[in-house]
Amino acid sequence: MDFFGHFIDGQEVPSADGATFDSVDPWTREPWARVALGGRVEVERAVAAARRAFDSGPWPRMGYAERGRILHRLADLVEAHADELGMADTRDMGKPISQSRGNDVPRAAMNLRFFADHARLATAEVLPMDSGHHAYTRFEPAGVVAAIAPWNFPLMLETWKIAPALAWGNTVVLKPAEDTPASATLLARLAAEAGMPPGVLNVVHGYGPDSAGQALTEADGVDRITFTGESATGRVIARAAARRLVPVSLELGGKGANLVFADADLDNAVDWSIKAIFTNTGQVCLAGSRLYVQRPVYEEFLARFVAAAEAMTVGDPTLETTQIGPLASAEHHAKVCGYVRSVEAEGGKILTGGLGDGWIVRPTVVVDMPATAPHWREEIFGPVVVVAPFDTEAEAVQAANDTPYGLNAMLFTDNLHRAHRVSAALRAGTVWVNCFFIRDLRAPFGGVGDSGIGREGGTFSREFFTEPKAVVMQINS
Ligand code: TXE
Repeated sequence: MDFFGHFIDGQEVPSADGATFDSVDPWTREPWARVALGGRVEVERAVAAARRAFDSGPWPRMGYAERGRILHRLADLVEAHADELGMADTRDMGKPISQSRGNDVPRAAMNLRFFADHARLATAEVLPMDSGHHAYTRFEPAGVVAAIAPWNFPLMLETWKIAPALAWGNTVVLKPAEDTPASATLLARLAAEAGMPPGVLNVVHGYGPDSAGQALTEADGVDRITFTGESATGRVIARAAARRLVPVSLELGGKGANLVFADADLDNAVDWSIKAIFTNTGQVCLAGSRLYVQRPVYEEFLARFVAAAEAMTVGDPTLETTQIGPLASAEHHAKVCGYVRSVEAEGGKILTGGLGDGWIVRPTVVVDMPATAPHWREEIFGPVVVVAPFDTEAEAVQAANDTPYGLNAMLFTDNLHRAHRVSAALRAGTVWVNCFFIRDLRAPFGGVGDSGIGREGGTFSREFFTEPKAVVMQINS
């Protein structure tokens, strides 16, 4: 079996007590890798290394261009090792290789390149004051960043956090999700090869509560915490951050509404709506898991949508043709199965899909579900979509906003006025019109309500990963 160690102060190391855990391949349901199991000891070592690298190492002092060169070199190496990195995520969590190799790895390289360039090219306003002074802002690195990542887009989300943190001159301790440790160690090995100084990017593996994750949120010497994961975990982390008054960025769950109006281009709406719920086997915080279709096109849309769901290739995620793989873990599979099994008891009907072999859940379309059912309200995080008709625009907006989450929503319409009107009325961090998942890394990313606190992306990442300092100067005339 492959072994993946922690990466601390430029070295790949086992745990002090030699403890390990296995990463299970969700398709074979067999362990495929052994991983160092860290706790408080490893976290303290990693934070101390990151602290040293920040306080006295070259990284925060070397300037944007030189840091950018190293981050671009790392992006080159990520691209050169795309097969290995893609397969690591696929074996760790069952993501179809066409998505890990084809989407997540290129996006990871893009994260590194984008934030390297963004930091180098960023400008800051100078404010001429009537009093004869002028003020300007310096964006100074915050210090040591703790990044706690989920398992659904391992490499892609880890680089989304690491890249801006590093580009702005911080040092990082990353705690990947315990279900997906491999690509983080691979990335740290590549960072060392790219010339990143020791202690700048550290990785500690382990679990969340009472383990490496919790220790990292409580560690002295951490200046920022960035977390993506479950809303309940976000609350625990926010409490830990509050104790030390550490700024925290929380990207949490979602229950995305997808509104298809009768005037929409139906081919386009079906195509994106399928991607919105079944990409990454539905394990996406942004998933369009609540689908509302205007009544005049409800039957036609549903027929086309169900046919497209049934045409999806389900199975071995290491095959290029597979579109739906197994769910990420036994625990997660059990959770999603619970929702599928309770559809009828809750009053709903499964039009297509249901449970498959092993940890497979087939693309599942549910109708006739009462609005109070948990399927409408809770994050299922699997390939399960609930569909209902609506009559008026007001009714659709009301239904979309009837959720404690507010990460994203999407709508399909050819009416320009409606597109703007509804986008403004939806309570969400991102609204997609006639598309889904398209991202510009300069745009803010994050959610409202139970979907989190703060935004990342472009200048929003700069605000979070730096300490903006105002400098006010007097100009003698
Ligand atoms: O998330 P957790 P899990 C949702 C999804 C899924 C559910 C549970 O519905 O079924 O969350 O997934 C670390 N202190 N999402 O259990 O627990 C943990 O080790 C510090 C939504 O994986 O939030 C891991 O690294 N760290 C989501 C990370 O937090 C702690 C993505 C995420 O774990 C910790 C994934 C603690 N007390 C799941 N407890 C999205 N919005 O994208 C856990 N961790």
